[in-house]
Amino acid sequence: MNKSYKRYLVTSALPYANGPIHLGHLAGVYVPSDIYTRYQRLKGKKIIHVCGSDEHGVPITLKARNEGVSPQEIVDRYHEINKKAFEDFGIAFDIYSRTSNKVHYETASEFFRKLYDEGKFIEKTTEQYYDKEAGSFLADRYITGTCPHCSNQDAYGDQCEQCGTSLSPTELINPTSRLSGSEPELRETRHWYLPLDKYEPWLKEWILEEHQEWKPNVYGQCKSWIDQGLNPRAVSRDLNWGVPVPVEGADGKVLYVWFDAPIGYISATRELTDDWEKYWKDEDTRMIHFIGKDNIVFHCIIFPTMLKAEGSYILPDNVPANEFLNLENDKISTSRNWAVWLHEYLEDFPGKQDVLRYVLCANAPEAKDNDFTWKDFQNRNNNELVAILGNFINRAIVLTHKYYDGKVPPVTGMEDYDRQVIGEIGAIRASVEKSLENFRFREAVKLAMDLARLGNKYLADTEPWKVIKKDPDRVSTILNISLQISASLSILLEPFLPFSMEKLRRFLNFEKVDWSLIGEADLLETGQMIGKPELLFEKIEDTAIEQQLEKLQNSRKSVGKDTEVAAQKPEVTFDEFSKMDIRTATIVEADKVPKTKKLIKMLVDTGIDQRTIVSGIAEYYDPDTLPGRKVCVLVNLAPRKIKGIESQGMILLSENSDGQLYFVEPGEEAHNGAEVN
Ligand code: B3M
Ligand code: ZN
Repeated sequence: MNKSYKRYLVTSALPYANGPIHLGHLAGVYVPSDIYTRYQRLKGKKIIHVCGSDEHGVPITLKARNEGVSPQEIVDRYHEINKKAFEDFGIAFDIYSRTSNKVHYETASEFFRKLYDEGKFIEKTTEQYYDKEAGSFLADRYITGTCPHCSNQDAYGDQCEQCGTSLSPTELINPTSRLSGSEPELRETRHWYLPLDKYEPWLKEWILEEHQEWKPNVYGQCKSWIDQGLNPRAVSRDLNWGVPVPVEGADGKVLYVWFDAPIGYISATRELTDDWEKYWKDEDTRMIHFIGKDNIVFHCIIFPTMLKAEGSYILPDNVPANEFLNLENDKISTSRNWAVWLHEYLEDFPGKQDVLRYVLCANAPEAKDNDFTWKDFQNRNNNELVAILGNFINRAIVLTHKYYDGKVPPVTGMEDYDRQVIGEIGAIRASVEKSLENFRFREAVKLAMDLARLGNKYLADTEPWKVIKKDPDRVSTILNISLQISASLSILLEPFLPFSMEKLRRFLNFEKVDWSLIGEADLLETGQMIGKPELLFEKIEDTAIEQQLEKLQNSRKSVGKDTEVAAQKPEVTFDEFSKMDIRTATIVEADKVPKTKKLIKMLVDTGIDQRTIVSGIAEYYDPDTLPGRKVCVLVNLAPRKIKGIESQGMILLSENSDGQLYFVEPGEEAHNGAEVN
């Protein structure tokens, strides 16, 4: 980036207001965006950070249905919970708004209407499934049925989670409405589409030519989307929860949630400042979107196309999306309660927000999915925050109280080593700046901690506790420099550890929080009093970690009360059921199907024979662990080709509402070929 900008606009993905925030959200989006924004603010940049609740979309209406409340009640609940969680963790948004408010409805409607009036949309009448009993059209996720590719009977209208195929509802066999359980009928319905295909040449130029500096995981996903060829994208839905489509005769239709949600960044800015157009329409603004990888296409292709089509807005200069964070080597899952919820973390580790911020930054999934473990959390706290940073600060302050009654002692004469150490502070600051400007936060926090390592080494090398007897003047210089390093640390680590660095500045009676001061040799005045030493960080004991691991394992057993459960399917007779021949079987071999994300090809001993079966379980099972595993197989299912492999039967899997798949396993004593009735 070589252009200098007058101002910065940072957006963080708007979390759906249908559940609490967990550490995966922090790691993916909010810790990096907060670090970046705090850093730019410390450098004196004019910057705003906007976020808020994403309050429309099918997941919210599904949750409301499951709880028997209105969608508004769901979003009101989680908007407050999440807003507080962000505040508790020092994610310093300038505004945390919400897309169910009036400003957003106005902004999103105006935006849509402008594109509509200028003929930027394609209007199409298509057939859509309609649930007569419920009296409403069905969004894709409201329809389940049998996948035509792998016969998974719980495929959704937009995707089969088992074999990974993207579907359209009309491809499903035996479609069923999740609203009433009845069979829906096809009815005509009118919708508006954003013609992404028309903007393909421009997107190729804007992204693939002009933004080759974007992170490889982001650039690569955009490139593959563009290379596949872009198609018109529906921007309206037949739903009654959302921003109504501002067109005559469009009753019962709302803006597609991914059309209105990014406009939420604009409406939040409108709420925040009268200068909002300077941030959104002035080329001297640098806009950065912080998101998770599942939002890349919406923030790099769809929303920029919307902005381009509208014509008066600037475009994002960078979209440094992170990959996903797993928890103890398993996917974080809301419905399985396999998560560390922020509000629960604070109950178990009060006052330790910075420890989690630090660990999630140091271990961030910046280039690939990464794993959070409680052991790593404990080690980084004890071996880095306590043993390096806390230890250095504590020694500098305790020795100043011990030898100089808590007053900053004078520099009585510099040696080469002193000058070298002071010179290194500036070099460390420059390296941290370079990493942060390039959205490399893991690297930045490690480099920033090098300053604490430098301080520790300086004290270890100069040993003031030994020198004090024979050369007190030397100790005076050593401790002055150590305190100046501490003051520089309180600024350098502010973006990463805001709570602890505020505490450190209190210990030092130091208030100037300006990035350019890092490395100055006189941040603390000789003779000024410093505060009493307190521990910045405490050791975390094994018992605390064991408690967390036990809590996680227990949560595997108890599925949350608000787990979504699909509606019962239409009744079948015993005769119909008995046509299905289900046998217990054993997996003999298992290999991933090359060039697919989800498929595993298995050789299965059904007792009748050994046969090949393909399942979309690669995201949930490691093929190496499958041989010997007992499963149930529908053996008389018509064979079908999946990615060119003939699959002869289907292994029974149960699927949680979050899409997690599990084998339906027979008892160990069941032999291959035993009939399941
Ligand atoms: N709420 C998706 C998500 O939470 C969506 C982000 C909107 S940002 C405009 O992953
Ligand atoms: Zn399928």
